[in-house]
Amino acid sequence: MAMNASLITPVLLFSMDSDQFWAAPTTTGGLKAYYQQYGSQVDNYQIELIHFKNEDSILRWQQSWQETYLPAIKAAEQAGQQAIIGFSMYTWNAAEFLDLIHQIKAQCPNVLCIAGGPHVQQAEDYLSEDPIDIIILGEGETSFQEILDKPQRIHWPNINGIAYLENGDIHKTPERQRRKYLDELPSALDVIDLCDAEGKPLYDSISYETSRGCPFKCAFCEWGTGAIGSKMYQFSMDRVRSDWHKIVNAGIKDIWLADSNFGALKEDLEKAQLICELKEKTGLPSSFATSWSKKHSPRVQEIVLLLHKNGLLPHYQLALQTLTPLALELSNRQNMAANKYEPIARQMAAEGVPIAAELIWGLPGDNLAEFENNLDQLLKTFPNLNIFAYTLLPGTEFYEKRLEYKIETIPVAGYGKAKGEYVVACHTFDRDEGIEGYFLITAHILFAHGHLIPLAIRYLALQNGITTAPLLRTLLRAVCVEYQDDLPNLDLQDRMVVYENRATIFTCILKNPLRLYALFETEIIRYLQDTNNGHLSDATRHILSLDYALSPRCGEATKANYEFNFNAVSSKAALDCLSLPSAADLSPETHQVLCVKSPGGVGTILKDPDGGAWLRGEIEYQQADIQTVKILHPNVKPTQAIQ
Ligand code: B12
Ligand code: SF4
Repeated sequence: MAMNASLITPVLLFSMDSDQFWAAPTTTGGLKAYYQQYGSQVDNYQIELIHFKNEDSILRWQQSWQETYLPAIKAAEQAGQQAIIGFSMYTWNAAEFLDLIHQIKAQCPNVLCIAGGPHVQQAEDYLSEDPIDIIILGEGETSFQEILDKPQRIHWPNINGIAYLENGDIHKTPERQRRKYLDELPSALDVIDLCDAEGKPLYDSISYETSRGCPFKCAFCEWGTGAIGSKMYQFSMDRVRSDWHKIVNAGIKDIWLADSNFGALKEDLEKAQLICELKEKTGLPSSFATSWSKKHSPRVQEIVLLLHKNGLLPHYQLALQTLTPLALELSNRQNMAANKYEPIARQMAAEGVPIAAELIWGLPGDNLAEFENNLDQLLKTFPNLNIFAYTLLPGTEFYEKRLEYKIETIPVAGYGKAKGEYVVACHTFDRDEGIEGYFLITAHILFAHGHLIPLAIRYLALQNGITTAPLLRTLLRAVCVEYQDDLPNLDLQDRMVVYENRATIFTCILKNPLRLYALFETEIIRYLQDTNNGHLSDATRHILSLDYALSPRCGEATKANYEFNFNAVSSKAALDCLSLPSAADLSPETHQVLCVKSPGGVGTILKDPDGGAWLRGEIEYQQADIQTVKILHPNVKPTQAIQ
């Protein structure tokens, strides 16, 4: 930071990702670009983007703060200027940023501290307790520009969409109207360097808005009600095209759309075609993720298939969230009818599209019994389920109605005052039930979503009369007992601790797959016998042996042969398409040897069960009858590829 303190006022804009997601600072970049285009005192400010990768990088930055930034801010103050610090606050960085704000304000009480972003929309939670001077409510570009143009307190009442303290009381200025013509906003890429001096990409990913807003008002989400607002407006194709060229030319691998309902707008097909063209020409991006339109219309399906065929789709999520009628009603949601999404799910699974349904445990209106039924139903319908624990977010309808719905929470470990709260009880389920639900979703996340025994679980879910929830819990209990010495901090009595330690459990149990799968086999067979389903034992052992062969592994990439006394290839193909293998597939008359290529990497590349699918083994060839079976993706039907 080199500046002539007598002329230029420092403006520091802070943002932070988390370890897993290292993305370019597009939000603060957008604010800077906007000021540079529309501000009236551009030459008087030096706006610097300070983007942290994680908590540790804040600690490392402290030295630059002491050596460079603090002296520059003090010098500016001596020259009669007020330095400005701005923080972009989300649930994943609020705790760290509140600490940093306290620290900076303790050393420089006169800096003007502004906070914006979805996590501070409940301004009253912060203004009285934390040394934040102004909170931005809603879209931030114009408010930020107006503050920089006239930073003195006397002007604040004339700036729409902000909150501040006035004689100890919170004052909110009139709401800021949403911007309709998004192309008026300059691109953040005008001010962000995407590459280092040698031309290498500085970031793995980028979060990119082609549209802004969400027309729905789900009670657990603040997208439609919070910072971004309810109407959908979009950027022009020219703008998107120009930015996406820059992004791929910089070598950024992954693009996440910040759109709420991709596929809902007719231009979205053109955007998907553009991304496929770019991939064909440049090899990038590697993946393209978004939140899909809730309607899953023919257009959405066309886009999904197009992206999938071009190898761009890490997953296609149907955000169902719950199937429980009361929870849907209280959440203001209306899912597609099951008879509409089931055929889509089957067709997509058959085409090898990594389709998944998203579920939330803990929504007001739900209860454990119905959640367990929903789980069984969805395990039969979708090859993947992504289950989240419900964390209460400030600025949402449920947050406001927490007393009415008797919502009880416990703080998310590590988030402290930042109000990360797990919902553990409400008017429709008590605390014991709530916490038992956490235990169940931990088991699902580890064993099914983590791809340890996805096929065995699906095989059992597809049988009539088997409920998977008690089995999943039994397996998790058994794992906690078996690995007590390896995981001494794991207290089976404290199920929230088990939930929070799911990543450690995952990497620990995979260190010795033989031990783990022996335990699975014992427990599953016992469960089948106890529930009068002993007749399924032999077939379940077969499927379990397939899961073992394909499971994610620690260490280097390996290739190994596995022998099966059943038709493993056809059985897997059937289960991949959500059907039961036939009796002939499962009969011990077939002998197959499959070579499985395992990418390894658990504990190094991948440290938690979320993403187990990526490290799953792939079948390479079938030795027994010299036919070569090339399975390009675990979900591709082998018959399509037998050479
Ligand atoms: C891209 C995205 C992600 C990406 C990556 C985010 C990242 N870089 O780490 C991925 C997919 C990884 C992700 C994951 C998660 N996400 Co997310 N994500 C988004 C999404 C879709 C876009 C964010 C964005 O770029 N928006 C565009 C910018 C321009 O909008 P904005 O952030 O609101 O900023 C505007 C104003 O708020 C304001 N403003 C913001 N900051 C500042 C600062 C200053 C100084 C000023 C003046 C103004 C200002 O001005 C901006 C321009 O108008 C949002 C939804 C949305 N559309 O906003 C959810 C959202 C941010 N995610 C959310 C959540 C909950 C999560 C998860 C926790 C979900 C989960 N259960 O796992 C995870 C955790 C991620 C983590 N890092 O650990 C919530 C956050 C709520 C909250 N209170 O913080 C959101 C809002 C969605 C929601 N459901 O409500 N997410
Ligand atoms: S959950 Fe999805 S559909 Fe509902 S308000 Fe949030 S972004 Fe919109």
